[in-house]
Amino acid sequence: MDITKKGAALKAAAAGRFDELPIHNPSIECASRERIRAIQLARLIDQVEWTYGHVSWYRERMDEMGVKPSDIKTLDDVRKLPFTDKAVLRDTFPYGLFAVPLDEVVELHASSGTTGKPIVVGYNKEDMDLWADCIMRLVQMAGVVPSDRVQMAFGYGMFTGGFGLHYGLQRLGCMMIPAGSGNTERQIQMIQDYGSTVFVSTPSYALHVCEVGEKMGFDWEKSTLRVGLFGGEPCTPALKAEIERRMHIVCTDNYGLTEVMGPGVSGECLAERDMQHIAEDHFLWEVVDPETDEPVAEGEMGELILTPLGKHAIPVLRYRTHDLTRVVTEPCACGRTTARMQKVRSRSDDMLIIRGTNVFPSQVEDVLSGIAGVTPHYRIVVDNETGLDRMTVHVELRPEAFSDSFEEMDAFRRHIEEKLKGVLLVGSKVKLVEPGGIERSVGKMKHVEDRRVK
Ligand code: DLL
Repeated sequence: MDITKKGAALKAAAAGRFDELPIHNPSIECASRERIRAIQLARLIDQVEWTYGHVSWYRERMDEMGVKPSDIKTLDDVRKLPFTDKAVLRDTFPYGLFAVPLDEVVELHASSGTTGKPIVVGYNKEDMDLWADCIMRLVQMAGVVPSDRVQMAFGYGMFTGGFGLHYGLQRLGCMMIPAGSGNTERQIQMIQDYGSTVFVSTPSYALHVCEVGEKMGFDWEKSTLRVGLFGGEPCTPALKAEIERRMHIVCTDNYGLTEVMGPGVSGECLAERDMQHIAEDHFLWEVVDPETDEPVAEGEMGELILTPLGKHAIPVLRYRTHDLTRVVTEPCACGRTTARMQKVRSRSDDMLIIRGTNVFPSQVEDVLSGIAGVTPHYRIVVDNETGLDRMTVHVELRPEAFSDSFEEMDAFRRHIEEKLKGVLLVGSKVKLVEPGGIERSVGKMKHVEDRRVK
């Protein structure tokens, strides 16, 4: 791809001239580590006072633990505070954790999760401003400029992805094209009709749009599209590279979660493609060992814990994301000094235990991405119909990997089974699926189906 044709920002990035790229808020994004930590401490103290004063759930927990807001004197004192997890938001559904009167809340969002009641979060006017600020930072990291025409293919419902990114992009000055999710052929028509330059979706949906466009004979290289803003689900480096190559765009992957805000917690810059800058003045991060809850050393893998700083309508403390990552604080080649988290590939709660062996879906994904002839679409089905756990990996073939010879196909299948066994240390069955045979999603892709009867 010749990205130099796709705007000055991408041209500068391709040449490694990161100083030519706009940084939304350099007084924060390029501040010294000392200044960042001082801002975080001042905001943490305010946040804890606000939360203790306005949310009875936290006041009761902190009283039980014998902690007062005045005990927060250093950033490490955050460890004196209680953790929050999804169950707390569910138990207090819908407004139990809200810290402002409902007539000050200007927007609600929700996340459906896998079981039970949704998680509901609210934002007041200042929270919305803070959110838009975080979005403006991350989209400019990807080279988005005010003259961009942004086709939003996240849903505009309760999911935070659609509206959250929309407001920030619009505030930057972009022309928003609120396509919403789904209706793939129409998405491609809209890119053509409106000259969209930025496409926003999950990476798996972007790949689907790419494939459908190719089938329709759409020439991605000649299209106006230049940037993909992805997020909401893990994106392997291989998947990102494939989308960039086939759609002739530059893609960045952005991270966030409903409970602490939505998209905007961290974003990928064009200098270091496997890490994401955390909006540290708005989120205090910790990385802990998910089994012991003790902090890990800087740069080591663990569970990300986030405390939003300055968020008022629903101010959660120490939210357990269950997302596994590591965080580093060395300055980045892009010029930013904010800490960077490695892209999340797995969650502490998505581990499958198959006949006593721990298996992460990301391990399966890594094996498959190293095998020529298979697409990034796959599905893991686990059952225990026979009494024992059985894992079947449905692997979708690329058209060129298809063969009329049964022996060849069977040998390929066994080859994948062996590769998986080598990494997972437990046997699984592989089922080869024809191109297009794995169901596509317009939002987050579900890779695992656990049918085991407990
Ligand atoms: O997915 C927020 C979002 C929307 C982020 C659009 C970026 C773009 P939830 O639906 O609450 O919120 O899901 C949050 O999704 O804890 C991660 O496990 C996962 N996740 C989100 N973004 C990424 C990403 C939105 N870039 C949960 N990489 C999080 C990996 C991600 N996982």
